[in-house]
Amino acid sequence: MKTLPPGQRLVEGFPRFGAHLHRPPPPVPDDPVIALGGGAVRTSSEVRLAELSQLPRTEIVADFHCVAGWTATDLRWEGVRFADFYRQFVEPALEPGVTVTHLVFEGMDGVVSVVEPQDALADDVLLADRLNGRPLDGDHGAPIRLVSPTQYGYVSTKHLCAVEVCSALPAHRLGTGVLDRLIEGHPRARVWHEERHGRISGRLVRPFYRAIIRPIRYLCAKGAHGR
Ligand SMILES: Nc1nc2c(c(=O)[nH]1)N[C@H]1C(S)=C(S)[C@@H](COP(=O)(O)O)O[C@H]1N2
Ligand SMILES: [Mo]
Repeated sequence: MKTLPPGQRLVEGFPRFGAHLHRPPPPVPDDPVIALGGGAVRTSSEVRLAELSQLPRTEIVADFHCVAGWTATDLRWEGVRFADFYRQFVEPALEPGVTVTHLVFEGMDGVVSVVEPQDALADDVLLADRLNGRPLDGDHGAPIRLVSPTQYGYVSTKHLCAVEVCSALPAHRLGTGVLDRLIEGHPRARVWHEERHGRISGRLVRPFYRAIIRPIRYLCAKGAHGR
């Protein structure tokens, strides 16, 4: 039996989860791109997914931990390292001398995650296009998703279509409603530190997440700004 991170429980298989479960996954465009923008880059640009074939392919086997408390084990992800993508496509576009403080990952369903470079550039963070030997399906983030296995699942943006490179806290990306406050993510979201929530200790917030994360996500999705 493997030891799970604090407060996590094993789940069978790998459920589809997220803010918009009552909707089908977004359709995959013919020639998908990842848009690059934000205050830290000189000009906005686009990287076609086809261009990722320039980068070395890599694979990881990792567990996946949702902040609501479920863990799916031994998922095999294939794709490219986000750090390689960053060196190839983001670094050359940066404003001279700028310090990147945050990266905002946006999915085609409008859901975003805000990640610090120290976490996003870790060796085990992938832009994954294959799962368990098959192309990524709609449930799990087609055509490509971020996978950051040591952080809670909400960091791992599915259907990735844009990366905003920021030189200050992207306050406009953090919701301001009451529900956004309640499910406010932690800036680092490290699973083994139980960094579930931005203000409340992970241990205390555990049962709260378990009990009401589903209705909250549902309400957020109805208001079209879930996390
Ligand atoms: N685009 C997008 N990415 C998302 C979400 C979402 O709703 N939309 N939900 C997040 C949450 S909370 C979790 S736990 C995982 C779930 O991934 P899965 O559906 O592949 O299990 O995706 C994350 N990435
Ligand atoms: Mo989650």
